[in-house]
Amino acid sequence: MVNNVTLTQFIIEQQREYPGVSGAFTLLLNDIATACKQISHRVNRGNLIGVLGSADSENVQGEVQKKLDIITNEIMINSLNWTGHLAGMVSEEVDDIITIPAHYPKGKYLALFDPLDGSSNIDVNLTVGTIFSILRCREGVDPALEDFLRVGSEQVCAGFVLYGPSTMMILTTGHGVNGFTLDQDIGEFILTHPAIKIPEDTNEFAINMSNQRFWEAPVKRYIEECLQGQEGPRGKDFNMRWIASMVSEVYRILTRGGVFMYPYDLRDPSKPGRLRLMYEANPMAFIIEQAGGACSNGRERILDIKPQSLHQRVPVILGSKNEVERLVSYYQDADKPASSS
Ligand code: AFP
Repeated sequence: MVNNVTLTQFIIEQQREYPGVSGAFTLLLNDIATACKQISHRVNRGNLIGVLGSADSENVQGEVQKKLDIITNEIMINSLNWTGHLAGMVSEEVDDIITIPAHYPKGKYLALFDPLDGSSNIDVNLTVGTIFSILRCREGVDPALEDFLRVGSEQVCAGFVLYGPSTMMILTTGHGVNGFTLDQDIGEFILTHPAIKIPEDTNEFAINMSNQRFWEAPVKRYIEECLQGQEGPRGKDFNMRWIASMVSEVYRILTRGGVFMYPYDLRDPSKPGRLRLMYEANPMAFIIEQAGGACSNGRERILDIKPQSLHQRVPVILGSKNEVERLVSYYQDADKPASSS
């Protein structure tokens, strides 16, 4: 007998374990799923509908925008701003808080998202994705900056959707991590990867090696030891991957383990890392920890970082627990005062 569990059924059954819940959260997730189905359709149609290529504009981070960056941002905002489940939003593509138009009701959640992560890959037909983080908000207020600037451990939900050979949603509400595949024929996300767990050990790392000369000493040490393979202190050979699309790297790690690093580097002191805390590092850290992995900036757990601004950047080291902990211990060694080493 076929028993396909849809995303909606899965969330409703999870919510039933908490008597008295209003159902607003289930509806919010449905809104996000609907937006991501629209994005999936656009990404899949590609140049047949003229959505590839540069938009010849820059976003708030000074990055050149692709046409799809703008289209996906509009899809997210226009799918979420009228339904009454959100009090406000933050997007990678928009400088300020996105408010809910006055003629729509406001809900009790905040959504923070990167509408199209890995968009520099879109023109070469590689996997891209949408990353989202959900926070609870004081009810009935127009959210202020401090309502958004909360530590990652306060997230009520985090997820990402991969637009690859299959469209998949990976989701956590703090009770493990589950993966859903979009069945294009019926337009539903179906539970296909229940209770995802990351192996604690790995021999695969992902880092942009072209930045090597700018890294701090602990990262140089870690990678150098991996590269020495069987003959080095690790006593085993390592494999390397770099897709330049965090959603793909995180999905690979959820599937077979690994460690992903976009560490602090010395290129530009105004950018302490490449990835954004609020809508990239935090949701991914929540997912990775819920799957049994670890996530740090080298010196602090990502989910404990007190945010200073909406588009703040942070160094990110995430993946198989034992590898992340090893690299963190290299930071501790390097930070010890000279007299105690
Ligand atoms: P884009 O969305 O601009 O392509 O950035 C992707 C990303 O934020 C993340 O998904 C990658 O891991 C990282 O940047 C790749 O950065 P490099 O191009 O410096 O390797």
